[in-house]
Amino acid sequence: MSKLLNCLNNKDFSCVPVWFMRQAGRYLPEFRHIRLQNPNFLKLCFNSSLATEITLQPMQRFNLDAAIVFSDILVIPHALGQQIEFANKEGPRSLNFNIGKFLETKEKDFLTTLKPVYDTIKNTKNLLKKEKSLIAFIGAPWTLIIYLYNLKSQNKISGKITIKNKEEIKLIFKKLDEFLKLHILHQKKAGAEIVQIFDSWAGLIEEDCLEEYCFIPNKSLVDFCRDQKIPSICFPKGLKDKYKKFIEKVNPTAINIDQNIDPKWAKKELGTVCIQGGMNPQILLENEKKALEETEKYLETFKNNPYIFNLGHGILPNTNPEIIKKIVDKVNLIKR
Ligand code: 1CP
Repeated sequence: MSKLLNCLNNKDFSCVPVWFMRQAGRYLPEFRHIRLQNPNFLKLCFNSSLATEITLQPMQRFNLDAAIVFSDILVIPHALGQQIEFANKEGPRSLNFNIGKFLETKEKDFLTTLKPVYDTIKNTKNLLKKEKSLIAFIGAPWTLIIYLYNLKSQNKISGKITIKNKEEIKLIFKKLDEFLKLHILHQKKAGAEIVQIFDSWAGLIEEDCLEEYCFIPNKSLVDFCRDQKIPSICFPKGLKDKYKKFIEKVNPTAINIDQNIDPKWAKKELGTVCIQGGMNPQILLENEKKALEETEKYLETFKNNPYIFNLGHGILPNTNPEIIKKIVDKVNLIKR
């Protein structure tokens, strides 16, 4: 069994598996090279041959334990009939949200649009060494809704987001729950072994709505993964001390902590599940010595826990790939 699956399934902490969010991305010159020739980002996600190549790029450079399929959380709104634009500086935007089209999308059409993603998974699985794992992912419903309604700008006022059209949102949550499960199932059938659920904007939910918009939807997806016998890693970014409630209510196989979580607190309060990540990606931009010291701090804190080395968010585009190599090599020296 791969190191990562052994950690997730058996809570074995004799080794520390390592992979990175956004390990395939703009910090790699070989990715930038392909990206320059492919200005349409969504089209690139649906080009299985290039997506496979990009998925494998970091595996060729570093001794990582897992590949994460090159795709995006926004392929889901796209497959549900929405127009998504990846504007260069601002990040993705939804144009003219059409709820009718969204709710009426049929399973067959959804799966036809997403077939290239499943092909990428199949191709990658065939090319990946046996001891490496293949991670699939989805965006949690709340985080997808943030993009559907372009809500990110709203939080500049209060720091949180108030949902006004509650009845409409309920229908959207229900459709997403159903179709995200379908996407998990087909990614698994194609060969994915683990699912990471990104709730990157969970920190923008008002406290009295956490149950409805975060815990219940994530739990439904985690339970589905458990029924399918596939480990789940949740990333409810920005929840602060509510990470503890999240674990109690959702109970995923593993939890990815963000850089605002004190690792000592996490070990004490969240240690009932495997812990992943935490280190601030910003530190990788500073100096090598500091980055390696910080790596050591996380390894030391979690030495008696099942721990997967990763960051508190994705690798930043101006990170030097050399520092990633040094961190991976350091983590791989660990034998407990
Ligand atoms: O070249 C470019 O401009 C593309 C940058 C890029 C990349 C490399 C985007 C646009 N998406 C991706 C790939 C991607 N997205 C992966 C591939 C696998 C890997 O990690 O190596 C994954 C897992 C995602 C997931 C994703 N997309 C999330 C969840 C994780 C997170 O970062 O919080 C989110 C929120 C997105 C939306 C998205 N897509 C792209 C950008 C720039 C963003 C975020 C923008 C924002 O801040 O709102």
